[in-house]
Amino acid sequence: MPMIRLTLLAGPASLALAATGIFFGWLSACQPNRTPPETPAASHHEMPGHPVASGVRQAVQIKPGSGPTAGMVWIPGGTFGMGADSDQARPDEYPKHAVTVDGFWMDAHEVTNAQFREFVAATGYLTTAERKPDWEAIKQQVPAGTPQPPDSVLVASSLVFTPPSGPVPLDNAAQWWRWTAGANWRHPDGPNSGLDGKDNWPVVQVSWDDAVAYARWAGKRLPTEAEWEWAARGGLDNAVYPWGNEPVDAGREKANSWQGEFPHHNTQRDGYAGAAPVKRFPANGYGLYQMAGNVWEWCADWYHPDYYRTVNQPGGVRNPTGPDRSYDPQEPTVPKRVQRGGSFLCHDSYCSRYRVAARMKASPDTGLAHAGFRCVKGQ
Ligand SMILES: [Ca+2]
Ligand SMILES: [Cu+2]
Repeated sequence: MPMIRLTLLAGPASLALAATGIFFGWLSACQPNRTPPETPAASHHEMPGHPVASGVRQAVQIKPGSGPTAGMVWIPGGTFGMGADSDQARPDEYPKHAVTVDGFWMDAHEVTNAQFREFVAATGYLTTAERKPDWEAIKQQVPAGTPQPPDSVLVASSLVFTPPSGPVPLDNAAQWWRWTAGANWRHPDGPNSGLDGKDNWPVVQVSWDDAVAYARWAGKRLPTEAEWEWAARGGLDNAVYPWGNEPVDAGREKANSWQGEFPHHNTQRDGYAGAAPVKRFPANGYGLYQMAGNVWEWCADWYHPDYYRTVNQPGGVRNPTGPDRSYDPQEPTVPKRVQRGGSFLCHDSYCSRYRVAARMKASPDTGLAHAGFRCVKGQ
């Protein structure tokens, strides 16, 4: 089984570090599955007051919005076990802990190119990837004394997935991710790519800042990480995926992921090498499409691998909004926000990040060819 190292995470700050040879944490995001040594995978069975049955669907009726909530579905409030549900879980998914969230509206699908175009047309907004990286701002995020990267790196750019023609060692994602001048939401795969016929595809190459700007304009906000996970579970208790526990490649197609050998050969069994239209695969129990696979989705929260430990308590925690400050041991100087849901580059044998509990992080200025977002709105 090939080891697959994909996804990633790098904004200008991470790139500056890489370009100047400081270190390459920016390329290490999706790592192999492994069971954390200190916490047994079944620990959630001990969580007080929570049903342990896995994949049991609660009675849920899909409730679509209208007017200001058109295109959204109602996510009823409730209490659930947040975190690890399988032996593929990583340390940052532990401990599984009780979380209560109030009800909210959520976009039924990822924000599309057509929707984002409307926002840009109305506001003249310029996304992060369309602006020249600001070295003065980047300097605040990198270790003191980091030299300024060459001018050739500090141009409006974004990260494009560029598969090699054959197998390559999987220890260096620079072999398939390219910092590409002219790549942005209008040109997701580089300057020669476009959005013709892709109105209903998810907008990508948007930073966290871009996503927040869109959400404000739309009268919405980004979901908290807890809201996102509760919604992704779609009314199922302790299931691994939005559809239950059946592996992603078993049975009928359920999500857009990577099939074949990464990063050079994608069998496209699900029909897509890149992103898919936002409603291409069946919705989960709440009527949410593609909470697993397709593109990563930004959440509001800062990322911290130990956050669950800090909020875990017998009575549970209500409407958690994430830690006050972020920390990523792989890149301690770069603040990062949470991303959820996995992407078309995630593969079951490696990262399996389309699991509902899987967590990802990227600096708020990062745009990627496989990352977008969706919004929520209070009652
Ligand atoms: Ca695919
Ligand atoms: Cu992945």
